[in-house]
Amino acid sequence: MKLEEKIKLIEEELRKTDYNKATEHHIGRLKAKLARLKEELEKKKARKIKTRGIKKEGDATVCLLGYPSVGKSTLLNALTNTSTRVGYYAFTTTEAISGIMEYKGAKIQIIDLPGIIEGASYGRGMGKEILSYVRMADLLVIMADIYTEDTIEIIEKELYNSGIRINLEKPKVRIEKKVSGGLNIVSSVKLNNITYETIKGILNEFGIHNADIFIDEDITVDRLIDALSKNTYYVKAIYVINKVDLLKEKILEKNGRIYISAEKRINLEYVKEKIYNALDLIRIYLKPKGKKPDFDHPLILKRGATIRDVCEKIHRDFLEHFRYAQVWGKSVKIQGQRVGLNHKLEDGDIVTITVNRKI
Ligand SMILES: Nc1nc2c(ncn2[C@@H]2O[C@H](COP(=O)(O)OP(=O)(O)OP(=O)(O)O)[C@@H](O)[C@H]2O)c(=O)[nH]1
Ligand SMILES: [Mg+2]
Repeated sequence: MKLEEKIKLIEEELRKTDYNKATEHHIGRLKAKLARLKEELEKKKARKIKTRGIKKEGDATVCLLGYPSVGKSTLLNALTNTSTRVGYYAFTTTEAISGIMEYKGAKIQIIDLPGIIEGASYGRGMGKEILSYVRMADLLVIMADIYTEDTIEIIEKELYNSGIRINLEKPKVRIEKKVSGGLNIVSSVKLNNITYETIKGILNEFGIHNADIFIDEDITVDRLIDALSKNTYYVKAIYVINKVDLLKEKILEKNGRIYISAEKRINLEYVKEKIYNALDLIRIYLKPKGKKPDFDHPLILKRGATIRDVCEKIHRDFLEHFRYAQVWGKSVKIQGQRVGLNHKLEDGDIVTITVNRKI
């Protein structure tokens, strides 16, 4: 049987089975099996679908995702230095295009994608290709216009189907594989949604028979499978509704959605700020030894970044010849403190890196 057929069969069985205490274990195993098969299929197809042409660049990457004709390309043109084709007809954009939006010293890459439609996760339209770009993103801008707000739900469903989880924290699960001893489950919270037996069944489906499993949240079957599945991708998203110029009333934000007009340039500064904030970036100022910090050219990094990330961003050589770093700012108790590669930085920190030889 082909992979696709196996997947269909399991999906059908899942639809037919009601969820209750008696079927929990069975459903858990089925879902795990399904996740495994999808992973396999994805891997096979990934060889064919390449994210053509566009590489990650800048300090962070944002993807514009929405149905055809909602105004994605118009927004790309309005936010960046790029100029791409805008059309009144659907599917004007046939391949991904990227531009750079500069904001508060950060260079943010914006990728404009072809319109996504229902069934994308099964390959409809350019679904597979679009969804593979999504996996490059640090943030999604999920977009509709004032006439098509209901498409947002469809897009969310397609994202979910292809293993993309938006605005969710990663499951608090840690697995340490062993060579023998069976499965040992340690949970720091009471598990109300799953039994130990089901957890073991799911792990077995993923080929894990000997391991310590540490669970720090009241986990569900779905989240456990997500934690085990290589396919799962966690990304933040914000919601933007375009063509607000066609409404009589003025709206900036409603129900967590930002209203703009890409064409008439309404609320664009607001959406820029929202994108920047959602990316959760920090600025780090480099200070050459014995000189003043360079406040004009901050390094832009993700929150949680370490000295190692700073080195990598400047030049690989810094990592190779690293001796120590000195930090001034919020992340240290003593100003000018010496720290190592794993030291976590805070927004606004000043850093001097000392290397073993001149580079
Ligand atoms: N009234 C109004 N029309 C807009 C606005 N933004 C875009 N449009 C129009 O909407 C149509 C589609 O715009 P595009 O930017 O090509 O839309 P798209 O989402 O990139 O479409 P695809 O590439 O087909 O997925 C064009 O006719 C634009 O002129 C806006 O803010 N207000
Ligand atoms: Mg377009």
